[in-house]
Amino acid sequence: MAFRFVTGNEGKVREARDYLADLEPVDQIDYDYTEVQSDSLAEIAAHGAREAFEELGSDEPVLVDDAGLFVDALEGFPGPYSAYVEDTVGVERLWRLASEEENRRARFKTVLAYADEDGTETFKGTVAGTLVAPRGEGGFGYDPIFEYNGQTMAEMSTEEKNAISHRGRALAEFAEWYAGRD
Ligand code: ITT
Repeated sequence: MAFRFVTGNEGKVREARDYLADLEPVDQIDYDYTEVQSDSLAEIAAHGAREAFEELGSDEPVLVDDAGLFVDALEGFPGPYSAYVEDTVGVERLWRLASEEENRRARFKTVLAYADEDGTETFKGTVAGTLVAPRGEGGFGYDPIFEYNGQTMAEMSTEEKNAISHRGRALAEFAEWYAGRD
C-alpha cells in the first residue's frame, strides 16, 4: 500500500515524505484533475482527490494538496489563484506589490484531501508570517518571501519548515487521523 500523491509539485512530495514515511510510502502521480473554480481550497482539493481516485483505478488511496498565499493587505490575494500568479507575474513582483503596503502580514493555507473507497476527508493547515524581500535557496514557490520567526521558509530545511508550516500542520492532522482509523 502506498499513498498516491497527485501533484506536479515535487516540493510538496518532499514535505509529505518527510512526514508520512512511518505510515506508508508516498508515490508522486501526475494526473490533471479538474480544478473547480472556487474560493474554497477545501472544495478544490476534495473534488480533485475524489475525481483522481475514481479515474485512476486501483484501490490505493489518493492525496491532493491545494495551497495558497493570502496577503492580508491585498484582501487575501492571490489566495486560490496563487499558482497562476506565480506563473505569470512571479514571486518577486508579488513581493514588490506587497512591499508598498504598511501591513506585510500574510498566511499560507493548505488543504490536504484524502480519498479512498470509503470516502473523502480534508485536513487544513495555516501559518501566519511576514512578507520580506526574497532570501534563501530552499523550499519552493513563495517560500523566499515568507518569513516566520526571523527566517524565510526558503532558509529552512524540509524538517524545519514542516515543523511550523501550513502543510506540516495539515500532514500532522492527517497522519493522526490515518493512524487512528479502524
Ligand atoms: P499541484 O496543483 O500540481 O499540486 P501547484 O504548485 O500548482 O501544484 P497549488 O495550486 O496548490 O500547487 O499551489 C499554489 C501556489 O502556491 C503555487 O504557486 C505554489 O508554488 C505555492 N505554494 C504552495 N505551497 C507552498 C509552500 O509550502 N511554500 C511556498 N509556496 C507554496
